[in-house]
Amino acid sequence: MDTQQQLDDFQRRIDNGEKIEPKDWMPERYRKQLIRIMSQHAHSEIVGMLPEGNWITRAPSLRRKVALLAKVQDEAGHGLYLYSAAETLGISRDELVEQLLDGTAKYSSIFNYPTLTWADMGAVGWLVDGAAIINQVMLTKTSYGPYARAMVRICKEESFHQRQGYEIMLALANGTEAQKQMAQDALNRFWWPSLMMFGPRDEDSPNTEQSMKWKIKKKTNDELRQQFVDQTVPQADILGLTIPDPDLKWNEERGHYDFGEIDWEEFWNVVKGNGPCNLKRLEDRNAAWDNGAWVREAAVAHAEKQAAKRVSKSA
Ligand code: BYC
Repeated sequence: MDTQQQLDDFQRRIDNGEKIEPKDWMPERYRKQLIRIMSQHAHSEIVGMLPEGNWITRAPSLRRKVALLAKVQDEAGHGLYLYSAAETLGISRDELVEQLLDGTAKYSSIFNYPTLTWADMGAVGWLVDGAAIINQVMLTKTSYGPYARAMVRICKEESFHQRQGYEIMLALANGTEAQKQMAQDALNRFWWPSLMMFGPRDEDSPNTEQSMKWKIKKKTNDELRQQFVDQTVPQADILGLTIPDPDLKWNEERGHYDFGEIDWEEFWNVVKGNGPCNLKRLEDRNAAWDNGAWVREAAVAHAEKQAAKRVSKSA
């Protein structure tokens, strides 16, 4: 049981802006909350490879293929840093992977939407990575040291991802009428799911209040969502594309864009596993795990051989 004295001392450290490190004392709920967020984040990176992996073989040029391949590989790397950072909280990678494969873990709702055209690679980079960066720049200042440090590198790579996506959109938006239409269609399909990435409204977010107190989160879901809208609308204007929201309007008084209501029923449906691609994503991750069994076995056999060699050399 955590004592009141321990809890107070911990809160004082947080209030002073200190980072919490793996061997420091922390409340059990803080540990659990971080494992939850960090593992969902790691799973999102790994599942996030699937909608884009779908287009590697169909990228329209070698340059586009190389950039997309690099982006997808970066996402695998992000997943690995995040699983390692989560392991510092006393949970194993195997447990985390098992929770993903058996469908008990959550990952970002956005990856349960299909990527139907090449323009979707542009929209994902521009909007999905754009939204991810806004959330993750905040997380570079999170109170748990290993998570904050992992985020610094991840954010640098994410900003390359966002730019490669925006550049795809720019090329299409300045292309033929059919290409411009394709870009508009991708924006139409990805706009609302991107706004959903920030999570439920603050008043419906059970985790925000405590996470803000512990400085795990430094901004609320609605604050980050507003920041995303404000940043993205001018970018859509440069592309000459229309954001699919008739209620979108600059509000002089607030100094922010007002925007329409998100379809929360759709959001919760996707979060609960009933989105367009939830089943497919889990099937693909399970197949990748099964098909990779021989690689894991070979790696273990190699490590054992090397260890045996070292023992016989030192004998
Ligand atoms: N999708 O109390 P709330 C990326 C769940 S980008 C699914 O507000 P919290 C990438 C939430 O987990 C994406 N579930 O939660 C980009 C909670 O359920 P549990 C990854 C969602 O944690 C490009 C319940 O709803 N980024 O990786 O305070 C290419 C109530 O929500 C979603 C991160 O993971 C959602 N959109 O705030 C490749 C960043 N939203 O757990 C990859 C780290 C909410 O209580 N995570 N839920 O059963 C966070 O910052 C926060 O977890 C969230 C949610 C803002 C997402």
